[in-house]
Amino acid sequence: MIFRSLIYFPSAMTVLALLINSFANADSRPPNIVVIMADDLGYGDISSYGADSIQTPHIDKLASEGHRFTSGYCSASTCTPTRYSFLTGTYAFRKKGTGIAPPNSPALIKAGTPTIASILKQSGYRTAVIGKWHLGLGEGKPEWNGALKPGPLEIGFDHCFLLPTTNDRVPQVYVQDHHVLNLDPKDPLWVGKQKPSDDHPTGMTHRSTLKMDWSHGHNSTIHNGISRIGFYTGGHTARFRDEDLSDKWVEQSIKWIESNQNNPFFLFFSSHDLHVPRVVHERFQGITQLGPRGDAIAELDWCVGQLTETLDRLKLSENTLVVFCSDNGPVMDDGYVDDAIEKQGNHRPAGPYRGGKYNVYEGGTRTPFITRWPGTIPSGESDAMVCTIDLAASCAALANAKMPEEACLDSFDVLDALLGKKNAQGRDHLVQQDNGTGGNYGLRVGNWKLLRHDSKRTKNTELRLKPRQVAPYTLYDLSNDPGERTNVIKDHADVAEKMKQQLANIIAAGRTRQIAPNK
Ligand code: NG6
Ligand code: CA
Repeated sequence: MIFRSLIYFPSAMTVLALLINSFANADSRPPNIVVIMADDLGYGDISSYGADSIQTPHIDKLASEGHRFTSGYCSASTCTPTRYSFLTGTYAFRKKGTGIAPPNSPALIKAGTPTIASILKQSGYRTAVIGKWHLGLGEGKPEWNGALKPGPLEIGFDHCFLLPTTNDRVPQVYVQDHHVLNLDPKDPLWVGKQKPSDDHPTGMTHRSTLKMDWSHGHNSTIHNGISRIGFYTGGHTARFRDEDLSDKWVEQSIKWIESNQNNPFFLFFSSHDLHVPRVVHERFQGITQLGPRGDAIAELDWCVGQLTETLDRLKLSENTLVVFCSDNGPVMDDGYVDDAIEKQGNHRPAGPYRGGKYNVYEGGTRTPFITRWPGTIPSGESDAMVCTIDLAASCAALANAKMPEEACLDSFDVLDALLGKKNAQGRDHLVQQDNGTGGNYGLRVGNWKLLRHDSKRTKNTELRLKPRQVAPYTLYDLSNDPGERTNVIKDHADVAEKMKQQLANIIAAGRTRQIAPNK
């Protein structure tokens, strides 16, 4: 008897210890968070959101296993302000200079600013951003041949592997942490606004040699047979091929996830697909009927598959919240001749919505938005209003992290909605903006949508089209007019008046996130 208990006693203790340990771990270890942000992907661009000219099986699987939002938004209809808002949790219109960042832009988010990354990092997360940055690097201007800081590492990321701006802007080099990767000091990298020498080949002087022609802008330095916005010389050993970008993001992400899997981690996977120039890897070229724009959607879908397969392989899926979203709505011709319009057919990139990139109609900011966390998020659909700006406060809540009072001024905790909880409310209102701080806003409250155009002009989704004249204010009822076609401002003057005032108050107040009274 004694002998038996001697044998069994320690093993019972071990089992108990293991059990306690695993409960403690399950309770104390918050989930990993992977945010996959597509570039210029519209509401109607994937098959689970109604596209039938293209199939996106991996993104669709994410949607069918998790929650598919029909009122999921990004904050702005261009990249830089959406990314600014996503990271800082604050509307970009509150800060001048947060429009589309040029090649030599300094860091737009000041070192030390609380961000979704820094908040999670303080709660023990490992943090990384891999892919497109487009929020500037450095003080004054980037030191391409030196230390590129401040940048992501100064606002809460432990690691970054970046395309510095967009791939239609110079230079075509990777930035790893604080440096340009594979830069040869004997061949320094120079980036500027002026032609560096009279004989420097450009998209103007060598147009007939280009492998993809430009349609507007994008006619400066040529790299890989494609002319870009801005000029650069040198850095030859550091230059990448456009075709390899997505493979690189996936390779680097897998590597980083593998080496950080024993900690809670936050990965911002920032795809460049389907931004111009749409030059995908050879194995995706021509695989869709929509031309390079469609091929880029297929490449994006492949990336999503690679990431989810990695989580499965490492047995991390059940402890990982994946969020899939976009940085702005769709655009067809964004500066290169790539058949996007010619091969569009019946494809409706913004789905049922009006507008797209560059304007404040729904098509500019209402985009695919999916959350997946097997075992925690039920499979389903939600029309709760959620926005990329809310990920900071919501992920902070998920990680039990402290949000400084003066941080994330417009980020709402919509975690219950993101987790697909029954009857969970999203936002009660949301402000959308276009690129700059020029006074083009959309305010959605319930099903009402107020548009404000201080300049009385709105940009079209095609840059080569002239801006359109519009009234300073228009009002739409999204419940019966999701396409924002019938301005009902005269019939509902009281609603419009209230919303105009609400918008003015939101702008003037400097913040919309309420501080809990007990804090
Ligand atoms: C515009 C570019 C466009 C794209 C956009 C930024 C021209 C004529 N157009 O200025 O091609 O690069 O900026 O896109 O240069 S975003 O998705 O990063 O906001
Ligand atoms: Ca974009």
